[in-house]
Amino acid sequence: MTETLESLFEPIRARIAAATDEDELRKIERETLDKGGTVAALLAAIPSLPGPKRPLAGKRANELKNAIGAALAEARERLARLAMERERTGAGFDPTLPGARISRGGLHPLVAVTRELEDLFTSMGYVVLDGPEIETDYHNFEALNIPRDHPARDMQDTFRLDLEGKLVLRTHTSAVQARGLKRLADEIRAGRFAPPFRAIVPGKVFRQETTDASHEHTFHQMEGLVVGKDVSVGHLIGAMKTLLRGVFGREIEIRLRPGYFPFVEPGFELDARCPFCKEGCSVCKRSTWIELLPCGLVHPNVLQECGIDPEHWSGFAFGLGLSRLVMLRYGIDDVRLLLSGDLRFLEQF
Ligand code: FA5
Repeated sequence: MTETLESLFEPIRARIAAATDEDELRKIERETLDKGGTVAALLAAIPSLPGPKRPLAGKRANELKNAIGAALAEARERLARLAMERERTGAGFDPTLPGARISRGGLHPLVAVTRELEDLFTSMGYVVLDGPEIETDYHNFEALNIPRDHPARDMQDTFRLDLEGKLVLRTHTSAVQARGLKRLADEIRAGRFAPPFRAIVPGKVFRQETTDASHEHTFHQMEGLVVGKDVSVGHLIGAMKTLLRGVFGREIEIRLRPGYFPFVEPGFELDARCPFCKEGCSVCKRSTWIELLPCGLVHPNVLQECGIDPEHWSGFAFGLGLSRLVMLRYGIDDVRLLLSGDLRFLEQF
């Protein structure tokens, strides 16, 4: 066995000395020192030797292990020295080799459309407001004319965060309406308000939904809110037409249907003429109209609750389904792709 050990080391030493890169050294290391390698096999064979021979065989196997370890360490030092030398002298530098591929990031389609809409609306004098995603029941519902036990609460399945029912994950960006209106009331009281007040609120909202291709539990909306003197449905229609012109780059016909939301009166569902067809297609479900956003005039109870006199001021609000608009814009057929984090999807933008 002692001879076997000596004769085993020589070819290993020769391979280590001839190795020109780390991969080769690692391969030798795996075959000799790692679990299941040459040294391990030798150590495993010791118990089958006659008793007196075992101590020497064990000693030699350990010597072999140390010798291989030392040879590998020395070879690694040699390779590192060589690499440094090459770097210093520029030897081995090949300017014709292709460069390393750097993968570039891009804007998420939701972010791209949000930024576009923010530019469009700020150019029309709107400010961009933000609000908390963890919201009070008061701002999400009560201030918006949806008291406890109101059946309209069932329109939005709510994630509740505490047993008393005070905190929710906001179900719509309308929650920021109440916050914005209260700030506005302060401005009016302080005599600083120069009407109209125009704001948009892009953001994430949450609903306890059964998900499908057009329903997500977490999705994006963009609220719009305008308050001033004699604000009317005409102003609302004008703003919506500008919005659509900005998104689709041309005039799009719209229509209003009655819609019920406790915080607007009158309330509407706004449909846009399908921008993709003339006779009906899968996007508009063969109707040539696309249900785009709910909207209406701010309910006097909401103005009152937030400290604004509805006798003097009026306003309109809309709640754009931003996720659905992004789907329309890019021809995405499943809303769940948007927040999936799937790079195969995201790399297309
Ligand atoms: C609301 O959320 C109201 N706050 C909108 C509003 C604002 C009305 C201001 C009047 C005045 P609704 O629940 O319909 O309304 O949602 C608004 C839009 O969000 C829908 O038109 C749709 O485009 C989008 N939406 C609703 N639920 C989902 C969902 N689960 N997944 C993706 N988009 C959704």
